[in-house]
This record gives sequence, structure tokens and C-alpha cells, in this order.
Amino acid sequence: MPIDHIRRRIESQFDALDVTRSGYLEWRDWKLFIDRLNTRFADSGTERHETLEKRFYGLWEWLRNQAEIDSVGRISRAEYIDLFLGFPRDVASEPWSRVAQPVADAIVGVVAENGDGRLDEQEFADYLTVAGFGDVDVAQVFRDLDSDGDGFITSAELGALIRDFYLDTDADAPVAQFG
Ligand SMILES: [Ca+2]
Ligand SMILES: [Ca+2]
Repeated sequence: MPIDHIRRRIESQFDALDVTRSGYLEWRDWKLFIDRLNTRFADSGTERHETLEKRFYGLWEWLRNQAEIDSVGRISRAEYIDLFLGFPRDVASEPWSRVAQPVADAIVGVVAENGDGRLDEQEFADYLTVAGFGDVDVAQVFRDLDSDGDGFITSAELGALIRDFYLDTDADAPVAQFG
């Protein structure tokens, strides 16, 4: 079943985010993710730090509103998987306008060293490690993404990768490595 590739990626993503290994995504997990990003990319007191917190707090609010959050404010593994498996194929529709490109913009805005709006291979590798995808063959994914071969990937290219992450059923696609 082609959908299995997508499911595995979403499962991997959940497991990377569920730092406390509770089987639920809670604020505490998300805060630890933000802390990891801050530690690697944004010293406290800097504008980048502020931007990072604002954007990733916003993402948590979005997740809370989308997924069926129980009374103690946590998302189960099944709820998380159902949420993303249920995304429409039409990438022009909600909720895509809230997820793929805004997330890519947030990542690039925080990770790109000099705020030039694009990532080199090292920055891309650093982000994947922090996000729990350290096992991916970064060089290969980066080559596939960097279609014009200038050594950088743009926010738009990263947005496309994020959409493919949830939609691409091709076992040979670059994003197939994430499962
Ligand atoms: Ca947890
Ligand atoms: Ca490029």
C-alpha cells in the first residue's frame, strides 16, 4: 500500500517529537523541541530567538486546534497520524496554507545563518538532526531538492519537501528516506 510510506513518515515524526516517550504529544515535548532549536540556532535575547519562539508557539496552537486535544491538552499518536493522513490532496486548500509553506518559512527564518532566506547543506543537516531525522542521507536529499545546483535550498523548495512528506507515495522520492 503506497499510503504506508506516508504513514511511516508521520509515525517517525511523531516519535521524534514525543521526547518524553509517553505516546502523547504534549506541551512539554513541544517546549523541548523549541529548546533544542534555540540551543542550536538562536541565543536568548536575540531577535532570532524571539522569532523562533513566536513561530513555533504559533504552530503548537495550530496543532492544538486541529487535533482532538483531550482535557489534559495532549495529542495521542493515533490522533496525530489521523490528522496528517487526513490532509486533502489539494495543496492549495486549508490546512496546507497554514502548514507547509509557513513551516518552511519558519525553519528557514531561524536556521539560515545570515537570514538570507536559504539553507546550505550544513544548515539543512543541522536542522534535520535537531528535528530527529539525523539518519537521513542528507547529501542525497539536498541534491534532489537543490534543483538548480547552486548549493542552496530556498524556503519554497523546503515547502515542497514538507508537502511531499505528507503526500508523496513514491517509494523512490527523496522524501521516502524520512520513513
Ligand atoms: Ca510525550
Ligand atoms: Ca538551489
